[in-house]
Amino acid sequence: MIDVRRHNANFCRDCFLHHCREQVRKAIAEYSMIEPGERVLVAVSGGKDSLAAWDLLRDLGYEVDGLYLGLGIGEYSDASGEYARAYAQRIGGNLREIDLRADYGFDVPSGAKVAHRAPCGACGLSKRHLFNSAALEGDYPVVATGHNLDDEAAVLLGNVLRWDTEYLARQYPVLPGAPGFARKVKPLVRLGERETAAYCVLQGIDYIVEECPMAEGNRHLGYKDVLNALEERSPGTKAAFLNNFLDRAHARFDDVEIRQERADLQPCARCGSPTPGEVCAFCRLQERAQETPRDVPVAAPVVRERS
Ligand code: Q46
Ligand code: ZN
Repeated sequence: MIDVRRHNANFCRDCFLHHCREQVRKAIAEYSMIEPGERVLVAVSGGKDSLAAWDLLRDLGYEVDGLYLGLGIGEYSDASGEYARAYAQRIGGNLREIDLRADYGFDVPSGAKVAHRAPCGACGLSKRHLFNSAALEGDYPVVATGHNLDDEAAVLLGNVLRWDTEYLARQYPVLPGAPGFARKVKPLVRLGERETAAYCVLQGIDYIVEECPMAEGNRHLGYKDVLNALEERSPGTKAAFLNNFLDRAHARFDDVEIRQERADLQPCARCGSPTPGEVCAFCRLQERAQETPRDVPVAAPVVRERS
């Protein structure tokens, strides 16, 4: 049914599904991501990775609910929400929903414009804040995201090209919890995106194929292309690049700064989230965004062929 060249293996349907489960089970065990009995909140975008993460975690016996964040990115957001809801309905699962526009008075395009940030900057800030606060409010000790091996290898390449030691220290499949912070885990870190797509197809999970239109020109897509070219010539390069970093190099990037950052926090005056200042970055973004006109035009979704 599918070949996975880095494992030098061809799989039939059942063995491939077993392979996917095993990779997730191993990742969870290797990085102590989830303790038995812990409730997990998985951040779902309607894409293949996050829906596969939800499905695989359920399959491994975890108690998992979904969280969908409406980003207000035109047709892309409308469609992605539909896929997330359809999956939740199909499994009879609990999907929590937050809508940036309805609940916080702004969306990613307008927020980015007023904050003079790239859309992905405003989006990432909102996601980090809202996933964390939703987990704390709902009593979930763990937030899982669908970041896969390709995503993590591309981020690593970007961090290495700039020798961004702070980001290298943070780049790990688990970010421990702390007062005011749920634990963040990436259980798909051992699966490539071609595998998560195949998993969804074999399991009959419909997902949004279009990329977010804001991803156009996103540096990480360029890094993925470079890594795919290397992988084509030498299968296993991507996994070795990421896994050897995690095993041999990550510990060398001291995380004193991160621990210090977390130690110096106080509750945000508006929302109570831990922040180094008086008001957290998300609340400042919200304040500024609410003061500006709506309806920033959004480009049509971009379809990228993924092999
Ligand atoms: S960060 Fe950027 Fe993504 Fe947000 S604005 Fe779209 S591309 S969705 S993972
Ligand atoms: Zn705040």
